[in-house]
Amino acid sequence: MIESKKPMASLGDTAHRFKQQAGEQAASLVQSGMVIGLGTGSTAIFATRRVAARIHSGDLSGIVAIATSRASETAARCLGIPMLTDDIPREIDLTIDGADEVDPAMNLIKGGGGALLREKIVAQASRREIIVVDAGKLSPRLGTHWLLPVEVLEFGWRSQLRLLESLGAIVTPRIADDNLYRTDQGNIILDSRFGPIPDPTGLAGKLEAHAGLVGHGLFIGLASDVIVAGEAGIRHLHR
Ligand code: ABF
Repeated sequence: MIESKKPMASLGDTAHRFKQQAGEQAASLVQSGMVIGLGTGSTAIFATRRVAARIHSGDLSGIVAIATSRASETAARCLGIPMLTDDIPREIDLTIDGADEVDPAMNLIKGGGGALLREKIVAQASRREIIVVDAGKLSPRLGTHWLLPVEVLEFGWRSQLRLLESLGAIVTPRIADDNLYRTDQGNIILDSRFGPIPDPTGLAGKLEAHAGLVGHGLFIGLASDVIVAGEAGIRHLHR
């Protein structure tokens, strides 16, 4: 007898479900009266949607939010989440954001979505930085599966490219619509493939010492929590 089997969910459907689980789990941690950070990407958006739903159902009140990118700000406003109009006026209680790669020390590579600089500013100003990922983002060592986005000023950007190559990376300027991609800040992103990075902290220090290099996707010690959803269920990792 041939069992009637559900069509195998495509990888996309499975990852989508895990992203949703992780994002919504993080949204359940938001409490009334909080100042929250809303991240960028296809996982963080599930948290944003759940926060909006909790606000509209009356489950949450007194929430104000700051977004890590223009895209996530637009999405949050469309969902009716009250947004801070000025800069980050006070400490952020809790930020929910995605990541491209997570290592066993909960250090991250972020920036695949191009918002790495604002994401890091918001993360630094947050009491809790909750990262939401599907299990496919876990990695034994940063750089194994993902390149490192590096944000640079336009002025002298080719010198930054040469610096990154001197550090061992294969560097590709990010392109959009046949032009250099521009971040919300108007800067350029140099996608730098280092391969597995033996000393992410040391590399971050080298990058930060270089004028004109305004941001990079190594988030060292910034994640307080990582919520991972996968076939084994949902795991909440704490620093
Ligand atoms: C953002 O989320 C970026 O830092 C990162 O590149 C992206 C991950 O996107 P997704 O959740 O869609 O995989 O915070």
